[in-house]
Amino acid sequence: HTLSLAFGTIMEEKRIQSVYQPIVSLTNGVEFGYEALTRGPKGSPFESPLKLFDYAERQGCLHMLDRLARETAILGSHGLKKEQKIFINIPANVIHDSEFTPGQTLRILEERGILPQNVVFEITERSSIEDFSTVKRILHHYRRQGYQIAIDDAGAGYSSLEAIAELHPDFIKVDRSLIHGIHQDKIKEYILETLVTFAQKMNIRIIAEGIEEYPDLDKLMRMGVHFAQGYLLGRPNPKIIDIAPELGHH
Ligand code: G
Ligand code: G
Ligand code: NA
Repeated sequence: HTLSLAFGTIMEEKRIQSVYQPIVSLTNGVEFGYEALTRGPKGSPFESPLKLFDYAERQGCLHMLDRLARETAILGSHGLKKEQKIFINIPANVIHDSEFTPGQTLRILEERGILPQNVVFEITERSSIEDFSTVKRILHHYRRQGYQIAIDDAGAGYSSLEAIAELHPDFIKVDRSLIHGIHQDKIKEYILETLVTFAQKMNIRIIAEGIEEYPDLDKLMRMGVHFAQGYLLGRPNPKIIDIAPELGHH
């Protein structure tokens, strides 16, 4: 009951915040873009987005929260440069929800003056996509309008290379479970090597997530990974600011 009150208040008063974590180009060291991540009120049971989104899903109001999160992410994205991209999370199962109205998100983007080429929709799916052909169709619709698509958490769970190939995203985000400790784990290295080769042949760019240590970063650079994200390169921040350390000077 306390939880449901807390959740109700968050939704009614729109008490969520977006933080922005840099995604850094490993070629030139600049901030290529930012992933928008949702935070609930500090000190509330829903401060963590995992708790917030899980609860919303169990209550049957995932798409409502998701819409609010997307609005908040876009409205807070001041300072995005014209060559930078904002990465916005969308769960695959929200996309094929009949209540999901892409038009509304697109309208807010337009109102904020954000162009399609500055937006990457990051498709999250921890289990399997229930209605693959619908998701595929909707993603193609976005791409035709100039928006880009990233597949989140690749290399973990059920995201098969065949499914990725069929969705043909612009980016593959490699899960941090595969990245963390890669400099001293041959199996992780071989799997990532396969993903890098696959991505090259498919003309898809790789983003490695969860970089916390320089040895892992060095390894990724040597393996030809294009982009990286992680606490080492920048924590999620309430404002969009360029904070990445210079690469190659440690
Ligand atoms: O920022 P943090 O590591 O606590 O996020 C935990 C998880 O919550 C991440 O896997 C992320 O994908 C998810 N998440 C964070 N913000 C959003 C959001 O705005 N929308 C959706 N759908 N998921 C989000
Ligand atoms: O799955 P998704 O890409 O949405 O996950 C992003 C989540 O990962 C965010 O909650 C963010 O806070 C978290 N995160 C970002 N960088 C790091 C990192 O270097 N290490 C760990 N452990 N978590 C990270
Ligand atoms: Na994500």
